[in-house]
Amino acid sequence: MKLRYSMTSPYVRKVVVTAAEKGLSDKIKLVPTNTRDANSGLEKDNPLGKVPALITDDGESLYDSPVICEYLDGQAKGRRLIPARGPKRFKVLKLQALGDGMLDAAVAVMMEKRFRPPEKLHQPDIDRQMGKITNGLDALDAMIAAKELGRAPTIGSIAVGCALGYLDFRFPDLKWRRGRPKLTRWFKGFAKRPSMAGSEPKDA
Ligand SMILES: N[C@@H](CCC(=O)N[C@@H](CS)C(=O)NCC(=O)O)C(=O)O
Repeated sequence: MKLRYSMTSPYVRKVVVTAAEKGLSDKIKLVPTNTRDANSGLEKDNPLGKVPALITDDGESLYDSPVICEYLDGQAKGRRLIPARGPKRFKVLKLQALGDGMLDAAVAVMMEKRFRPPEKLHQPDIDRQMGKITNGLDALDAMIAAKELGRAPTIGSIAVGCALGYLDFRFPDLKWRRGRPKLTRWFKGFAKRPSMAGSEPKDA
């Protein structure tokens, strides 16, 4: 399999962590891809021009990260990261949606700040997106209290772990740990998993 990737993308990190948890890392060749390079050929594999995109051994291209992670989950034996059915499946998928949604908000703010001239920044929109992130953090803190976010890796906890890691990477001033001791403790443990520790984002 080939994975079109950028090591700073938190969605790519979800795939890399999933592959590691399933023991599939050495079956995936990483293909560095600059999404802003018109000659990268990325759109052939994902018409949306986004990473991650996975090309399977059958030559099929898959996107986006939830689809790729579900595919990888079915490619190796062992504990499933996505329960096949029942209420547990929807709890895990909902958690993934929360982690991904926080990432969507964080990436939107990053893009706004990086590519818009400062005089054209629209602060109310930025505040709105940041509000989604803080609401998401509060919801996660409450989920831990209700034991809905556990220690065992699922695609839900992986998405949340990647979202919190991205906040540390790109939004250190947010200080998301403040007032959220349960979530802080959970992430401290989860971030030590070899799959997470081996995939920390860094700028090139
Ligand atoms: N929902 C997608 C989001 C993927 C995404 O937004 N990737 C970003 C990198 S962090 C990207 O490729 N952006 C390029 C663009 O939007 O043109 C997923 O879960 O895979």
